[in-house]
Amino acid sequence: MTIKKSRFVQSLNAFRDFPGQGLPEIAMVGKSNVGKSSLINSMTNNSKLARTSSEPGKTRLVNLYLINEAFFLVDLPGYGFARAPKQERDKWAAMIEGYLRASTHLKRVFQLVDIRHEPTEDDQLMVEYLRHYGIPFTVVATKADKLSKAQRGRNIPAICRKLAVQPWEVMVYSSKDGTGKDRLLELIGEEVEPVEQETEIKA
Ligand SMILES: Nc1nc2c(ncn2[C@@H]2O[C@H](COP(=O)(O)OP(=O)(O)O)[C@@H](O)[C@H]2O)c(=O)[nH]1
Ligand SMILES: [Mg+2]
Repeated sequence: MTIKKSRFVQSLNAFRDFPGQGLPEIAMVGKSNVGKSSLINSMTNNSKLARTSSEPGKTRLVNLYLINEAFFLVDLPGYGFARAPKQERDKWAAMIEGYLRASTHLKRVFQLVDIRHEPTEDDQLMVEYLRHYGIPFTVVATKADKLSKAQRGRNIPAICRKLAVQPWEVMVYSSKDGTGKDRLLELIGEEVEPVEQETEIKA
């Protein structure tokens, strides 16, 4: 798919504020600093869309973006920011879970992990959660430009093992050089673009 139009809609404090509108939703989850906002900016070719930060733990809200007036991109707050007070971490978890459980139009979750590191316990819990609730998800290994092709290949098995996914299910991505962007957009297109109806009915 081609992204022609993207705009920020609003930041939400709680799921009950979700404007919905019946459009499909695609959500991004991952630890803070894993590259969620950068991925949103690179896939939309809109460097000013989502705020990126080299300082972890900045996105404390659910940020909503409307793409092509056709679907919502949902940027969930980054988890696993150890330095935050427990009360605040609990609030983030409640927001993520509240959204995932209540959304009726969620088509797919992209679970981001840094290609350089083994997924954490939080990443594992997140994936278990998605599996438990039967939410379709795809693992995206971010910041691929930081590794050589050979190193990437060596790191994928550990990611697969920790998250119990197959190597071909992992999308390698770089917001810097565009690696994996076409594949990501293709998959999102399959989820959000209406399939042409078969009109001919065979007897
Ligand atoms: N080299 C490189 N850096 C990245 C990439 N994606 C994100 N970053 C950097 O990682 C930091 C955190 O990115 P951000 O998108 O704000 O992460 P978020 O907290 O998950 O939204 C920023 O300094 C980004 O510039 C990438 O694909 N390649
Ligand atoms: Mg962010």
